[in-house]
Amino acid sequence: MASNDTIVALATATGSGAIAVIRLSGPESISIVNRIFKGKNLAEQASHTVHFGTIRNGNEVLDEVLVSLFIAPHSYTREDVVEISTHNSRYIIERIIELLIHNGARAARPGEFTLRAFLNGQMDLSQAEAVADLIASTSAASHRVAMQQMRGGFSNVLKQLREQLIQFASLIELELDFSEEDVEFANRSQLEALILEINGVIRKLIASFEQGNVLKNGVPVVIAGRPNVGKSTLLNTLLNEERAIVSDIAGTTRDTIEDEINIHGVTFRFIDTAGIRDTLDIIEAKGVERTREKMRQARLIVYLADPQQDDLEEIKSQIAEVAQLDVPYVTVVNKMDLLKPEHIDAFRVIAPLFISAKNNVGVEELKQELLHKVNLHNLDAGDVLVSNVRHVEALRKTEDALQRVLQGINGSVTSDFLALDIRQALHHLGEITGSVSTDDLLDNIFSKFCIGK
Ligand SMILES: Nc1nc2c(ncn2[C@@H]2O[C@H](COP(=O)(O)OP(=O)(O)OP(=O)(O)O)[C@@H](O)[C@H]2O)c(=O)[nH]1
Ligand SMILES: [Mg+2]
Repeated sequence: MASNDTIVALATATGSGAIAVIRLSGPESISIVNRIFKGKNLAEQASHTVHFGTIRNGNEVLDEVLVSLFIAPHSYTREDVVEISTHNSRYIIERIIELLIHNGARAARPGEFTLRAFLNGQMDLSQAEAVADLIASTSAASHRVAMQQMRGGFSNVLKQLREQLIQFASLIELELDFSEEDVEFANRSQLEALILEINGVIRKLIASFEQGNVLKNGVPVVIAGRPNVGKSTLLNTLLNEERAIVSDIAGTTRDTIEDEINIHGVTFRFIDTAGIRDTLDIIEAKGVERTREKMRQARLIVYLADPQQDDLEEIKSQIAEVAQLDVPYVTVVNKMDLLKPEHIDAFRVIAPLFISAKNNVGVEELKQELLHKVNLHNLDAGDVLVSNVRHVEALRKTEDALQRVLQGINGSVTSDFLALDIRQALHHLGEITGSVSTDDLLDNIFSKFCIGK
């Protein structure tokens, strides 16, 4: 599906830096640049070559540049692509882009280069989406998930299974033509075996979403506990920054405070909360309500206890309440600097970890424990993870449709109903890789990209 116009945009970020890259893609890329480039005749040069020269507006020299050529189909978009490396001056960039537009290029829309790469078959939709994730990745973990998806990830597996399912769909549809004669072209037990196989793969992918999502967006960890136990102190120590106000007045924190840190390649989002207690103060009560809500949504709760305030039995009953939320949690005893050794033993039954948030003691061990709890050590380099909400939704719909096919086979429903459900499953599978796509869907995905991507 070749585009007939040539698009241009700045491919590098605006801001300071030595060099900027302006990119063009489309049939006229080379001839448009040729009109304003003084140096070799670009139309006569081979693909994947770089040429020094000047960009001129009439007699005015705008910049000395390097021009890289990528001739179709050997480029990111599979169209002719030219990249002009200029000095990074806003003035120069704007003038050159203006000149290129004046000579026949069109300003690219957000994500339009990657959209073309998708439309021209360079990558499937889930890979194109991974490009955006890759650019946005901020940690080793999110980088790994995006990279793996961009390089094919699960879309290869899905494509294969989809092919097989398509064959069955056609066989069953063939039966419809012979409905009088009661023939079965599609072997029902083979179909059932295939669907069970596909469902197995899909379930694994759906199950991987929780982890993939967490790796991409960070692990939300709520720091909770009674007032004054040192939650805000812990947040500050973790972030190595005076992020939250700390005081010895109970009820200091009233709203949630969030910030991210990277622990051994994984992004954690820590959420400091208002201390839990019954209070008549309306604002504080709202804060406590918010704390409970954040705890329910958390991936992990760090429940902080302070033996200076509460005795063992009280802390036990607090923990019992936390356990009811059904969210993984770690109990941590804070202010260990104030604890006598004999007390430490008494509290060991309820808490694996003792820290002093104020003195930064035991916090490294806490980080290790958090890493352990999110279970990343079970991840192999080759594991395929789904990290995109759109994908997981399509997978769930596929699973539902396949479930209906299975019921249909076992309930001996007629071929037309089977065919309908198989087509449904195929549709949703195809949505992931883009074998099935609508303009709305593409708009939605690519408009979230930046211009130049
Ligand atoms: N000795 C000692 N004091 C600590 C430690 N951690 C925190 N504190 C003190 O405990 C008091 C309360 O700390 P905060 O961090 O404000 O406690 P909080 O849990 O956020 O309290 P609220 O926001 O009111 O719920 C402050 O005076 C801190 O200096 C610690 O490890 N050792
Ligand atoms: Mg606080």
